[in-house]
Amino acid sequence: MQRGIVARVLREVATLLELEGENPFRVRAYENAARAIEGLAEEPQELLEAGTLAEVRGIGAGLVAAIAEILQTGKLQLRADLAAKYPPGLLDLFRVGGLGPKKIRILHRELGIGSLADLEAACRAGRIAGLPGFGAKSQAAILAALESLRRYEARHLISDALPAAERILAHLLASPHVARAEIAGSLRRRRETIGDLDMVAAVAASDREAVAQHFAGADGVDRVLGSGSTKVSLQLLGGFQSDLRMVDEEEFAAALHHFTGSKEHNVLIRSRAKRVGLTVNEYGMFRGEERLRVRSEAELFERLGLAFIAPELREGLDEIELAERGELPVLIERADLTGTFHVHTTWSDGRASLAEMAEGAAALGWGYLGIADHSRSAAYAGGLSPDQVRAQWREIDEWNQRGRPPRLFKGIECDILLDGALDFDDELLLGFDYVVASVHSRFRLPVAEMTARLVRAVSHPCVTFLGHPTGRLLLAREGYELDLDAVLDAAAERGVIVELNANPHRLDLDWRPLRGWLRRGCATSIHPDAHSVAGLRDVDWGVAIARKAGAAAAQVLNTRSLAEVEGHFADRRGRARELLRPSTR
Ligand code: DGT
Ligand code: CA
Ligand code: CA
Ligand code: ZN
Repeated sequence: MQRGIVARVLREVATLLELEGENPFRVRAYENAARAIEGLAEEPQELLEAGTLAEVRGIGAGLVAAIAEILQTGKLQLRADLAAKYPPGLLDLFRVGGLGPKKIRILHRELGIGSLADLEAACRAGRIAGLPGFGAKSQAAILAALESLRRYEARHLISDALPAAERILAHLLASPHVARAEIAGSLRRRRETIGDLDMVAAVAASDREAVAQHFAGADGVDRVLGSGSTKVSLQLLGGFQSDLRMVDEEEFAAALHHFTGSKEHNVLIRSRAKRVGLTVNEYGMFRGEERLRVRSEAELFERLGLAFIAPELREGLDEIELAERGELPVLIERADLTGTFHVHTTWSDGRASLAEMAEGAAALGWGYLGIADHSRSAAYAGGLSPDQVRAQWREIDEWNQRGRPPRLFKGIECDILLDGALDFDDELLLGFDYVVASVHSRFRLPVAEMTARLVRAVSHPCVTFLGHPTGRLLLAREGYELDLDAVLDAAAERGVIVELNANPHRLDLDWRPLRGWLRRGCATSIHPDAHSVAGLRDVDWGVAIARKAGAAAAQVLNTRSLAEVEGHFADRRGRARELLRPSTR
């Protein structure tokens, strides 16, 4: 899984070229290639080996060599040469909202600004306002942008973190001196955002130096931040930091547990240990001075009288009590999924055709797929007119008549209008198998208005799912201001399923409220919100978050059989017809 790194390096080159004032076509070539790499259904390495990389749309002939260099060495000389001309912190300025290459050049040339810290100091000293092209207003805007960066910059999306960590892990395991190694920390717990990539490895004391050097030689390492006999910290290209803890084989299980965390879970574990006369810490499990043999985390839990607690559940909530009583849920797994809903196609803003998405679902072994393109008002996203909806239905009918999987469902991601009404009339809505109702505009309403808007939307009898319920974009935008409980109450009352949008930028509904939603007996459904065939695989992130929320397979609609799903939609539609009868036509 190198696509993340390849894309990031290409993007950095584009940024550096922009800074150079290079030909915009050359800049765009690198940006397009980065985007193309991210959208690939196959691994870039495979295409390179097959010699078909140049055939990918967006990857110009001139870029193949650069991509090959990154894939083979984890680095790109061109990037290094360009980056060497500037202070290392200068690229960070591109992450400040509102700053582009022109302004950054001015900041660098006029004031010698080469980092976020320099920029902030210059703003506070009032030195930005006087620069050509800047003013008091833009100085204030830069300060505000810096503030929001600070709130987010130290964290990463799980979809960026996991592939990066898996590569590091594979590299570690390739060392003959590493007996065991695993990913730990928030990533192993599948948090929705990740601070750093924690690794734990069993390494004999005499081999630590060799392993530290090997670790530092991994692809994509920018520099070594620190290196000792128990801990090595690296800065990776693309902004990740990775911490490796090296421990003795006999310490491994306890260390893995400790560095998986969470801190809160560890506190509860230590007090549980105390109660049964034991001590647990990062070095092992002890009764008085005596070290107890603990070969795995399962053994560690067992010694404490606990069932194995999946890493996703280790957040210091009630997982210990449940483990004690043997009441932990059997968590959903990827293999439980039978299909999904809420995917987009070229009918609206998707990049793959309906048939391509269907083939993609079949390749994942799914028996059904729900197509949910945008509705009329989502003009920016190519929302469908009623005529286009009916034309798409014909295409879906044709597909289904062929009789081979996946069975396609007629869905729609229907905009929730400002007043909470839906974007199509009831008659058209009744023609769909299901409706995902989502907000895509007017995010900044007063709490009461936004709450009333969503309550009204989920109260419409045709609504099957509430789409990305809070509208948050991780590390970029907070959710709407909303009385979420009131909306969830209304949805629960009407049997509306709140989706778990599995797009890694969203992961919405968040696992914390999702946990409560499931505990009140309500169901969710894991939707990739895919805009490409590769995007279908985003359900993986949804499964991870569902597990964090403690979901068993039975609580997730898209683990059910095709017949059960059809039955659910038919029931909903029958009910909607009943409820709407007096008001339709
Ligand atoms: P992150 O990196 O912010 O996404 O979150 P974590 O949970 O990966 O935090 P990190 O990297 O600081 O530490 C990894 C684990 O190590 C953490 O989940 C629990 C353990 N740990 C670190 N510091 C402490 C501590 O001061 N007390 C306890 N009990 N555990 C700690
Ligand atoms: Ca961490
Ligand atoms: Ca760490
Ligand atoms: Zn949407």
